[in-house]
Amino acid sequence: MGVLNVTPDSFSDGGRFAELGAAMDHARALIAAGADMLDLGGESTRPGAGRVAEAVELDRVLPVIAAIRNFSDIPISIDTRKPGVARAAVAAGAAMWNDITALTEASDSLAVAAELQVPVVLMHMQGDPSTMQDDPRYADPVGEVLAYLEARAEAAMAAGVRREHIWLDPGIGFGKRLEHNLALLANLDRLVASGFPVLLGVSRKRTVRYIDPTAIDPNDRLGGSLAMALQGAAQGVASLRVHDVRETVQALAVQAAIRSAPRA
Ligand code: HH2
Repeated sequence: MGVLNVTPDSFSDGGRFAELGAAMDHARALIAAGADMLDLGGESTRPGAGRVAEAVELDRVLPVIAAIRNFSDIPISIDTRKPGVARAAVAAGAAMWNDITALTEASDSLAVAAELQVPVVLMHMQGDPSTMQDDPRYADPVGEVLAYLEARAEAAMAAGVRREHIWLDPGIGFGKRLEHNLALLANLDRLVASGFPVLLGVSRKRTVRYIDPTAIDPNDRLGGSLAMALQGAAQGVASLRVHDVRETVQALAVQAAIRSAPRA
């Protein structure tokens, strides 16, 4: 899943693709690099980010969906917390709703997800992006994240979302310290064992910087991002949300080739 942020302030690529032409060039590049899906976001959720009005978010994402549809039928996931944006995006051609609030943001999030009948990503987050990194605490990060996601999956199904449309995401970096992120990355197989497909978003995240303090610029975090992506793939994660599609596809191909070689 290639990340296509059309925001002025996303943490690693904010402002670069806000103009439609630049967004299209980037979408084409992600597709050429091997992305199976694009995740389109019009509101940054980086730590400390403020909120964007629905009309502004719609103005950012709807022209991009229409323009991509002019040259490609690649599935588009809409990365939004707002049911109204999800509904409009699906009407414009999006095929998945990626919700970092796991359908808790609005009183009609669950109902809209059921109405849309598209796959939905339920992501774990402790708190809200504006404050989530202030003082995150867990007694048992893996158990708590898993229990939360399973409860949200139950809530979604009770509201009418089909089981086969539900994806889970541990929400790396969303209200989590390094030790919490590492515990989750070391135990992704427990999420996979839930039976729902798992999406993992680790690309260029601060987790890398906590381990390599010289990686201040998100663009200097490719090595760490690939290490986490490979860990995810090895544990059965179904999809990886990444900025560096070509490098990730290559890393996964090499990993798969090694795994299929005979053991002597
Ligand atoms: N991470 C980001 C945004 N959306 N969605 C899911 N399901 N999982 C993630 O890990 C995830 C996500 C943050 O990355 P990015 O889009 O690059 O930055 P920003 O939120 O600043 O736009």
